[in-house]
Amino acid sequence: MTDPRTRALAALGEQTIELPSWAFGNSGTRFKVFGQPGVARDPFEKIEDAAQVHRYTGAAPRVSLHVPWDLVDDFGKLAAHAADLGVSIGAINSNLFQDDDYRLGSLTHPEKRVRDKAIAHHAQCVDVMRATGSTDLKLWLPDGTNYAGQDDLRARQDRLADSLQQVYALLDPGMRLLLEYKFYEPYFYAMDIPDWGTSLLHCLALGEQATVVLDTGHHAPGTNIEFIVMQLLRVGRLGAFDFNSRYYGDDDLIVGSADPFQLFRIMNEIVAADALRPDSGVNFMLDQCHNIEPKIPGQIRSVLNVQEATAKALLVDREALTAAQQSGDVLAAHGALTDAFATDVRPLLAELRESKGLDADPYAAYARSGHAERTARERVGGTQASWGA
Ligand code: LRH
Ligand code: MN
Ligand code: MN
Repeated sequence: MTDPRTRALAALGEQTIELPSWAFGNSGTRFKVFGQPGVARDPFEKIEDAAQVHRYTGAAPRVSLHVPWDLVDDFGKLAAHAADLGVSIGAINSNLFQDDDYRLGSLTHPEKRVRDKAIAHHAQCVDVMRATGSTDLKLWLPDGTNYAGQDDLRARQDRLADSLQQVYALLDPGMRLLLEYKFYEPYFYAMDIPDWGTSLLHCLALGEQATVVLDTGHHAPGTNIEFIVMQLLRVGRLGAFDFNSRYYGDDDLIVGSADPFQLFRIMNEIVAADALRPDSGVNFMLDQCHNIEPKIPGQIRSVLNVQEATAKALLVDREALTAAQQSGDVLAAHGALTDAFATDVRPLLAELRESKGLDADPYAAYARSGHAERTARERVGGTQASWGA
């Protein structure tokens, strides 16, 4: 039997985290977007910046795209550009929230013409997947209602089920539909996919290629997120995470910054279910915006935070934990988790990076590289990420 550190190193060496393209463009709140010097101006530059995160962390080899934010003439060229830089295209995110036709909904809209338009947008996304080699179609449904009685809640679910079936039928074998939920916003009375239960019900009705996306910022305060992780893993329907941190709403802050213990508890369920394996079907993605902090270092920090939470989860003494649980020793069982959480795993991760030929401190290595200064000089007129503007 290998020792826990060696096993942890092996598992950490295989872990990958997917980066969102929109983290590399200017972003803000509805009050103000603060432009940053050197920010990526187009999808090609966003991928260049994502590749920097991978270069220094060695753990972020994929980039999610958002259509139409990342629309280009030739997606094959974009995928080749990514491959040249040592990364690949991850999930393709559809966009159902920025069209005047969608005021009353998209896939749930009372009018068939609008639903058909929203379905057709997914056909466009599937074409992007074919051109880029992506296997995950990620759908976040912004539909909902603001007032009781505004529309028939049940009829909206029926229309949604029908529309989703048509989207699902567009998938090739080997492609997946990742269905995200969110409890509020942009509508405030009833979202049409407000929770994991609703998302799961639709996924079960669709078939095996449909799985749930858990965005850590999309729950009511106080929700036990690791319980949801465990439950979705039990039924084999946890398709992906959108990692970020929140204090209040859908804050999209750096993952692990607000509540590192929560991130550890989530990763603990992942490790306990052996879902860290690269073939587990769980895609560990980030969904964050860096409104005031620099983008690339912000993403590097996020990757390090996920790695640290994972390392701690891997160091949980599972035998001691099970023994304490079985004997009803409440405090020893809880202590098995808190001991692991209290471990300083930074030396272990430094060792991992050095064994891969990386700098032990990716954050400092990027800062020294001169990339930020070079892009600030060379890239004039950064674009807005379109989100939260
Ligand atoms: C919605 C969301 C979803 C979008 C992304 C930009 O709040 O989490 O994943 O596609 O933000
Ligand atoms: Mn999300
Ligand atoms: Mn979100």
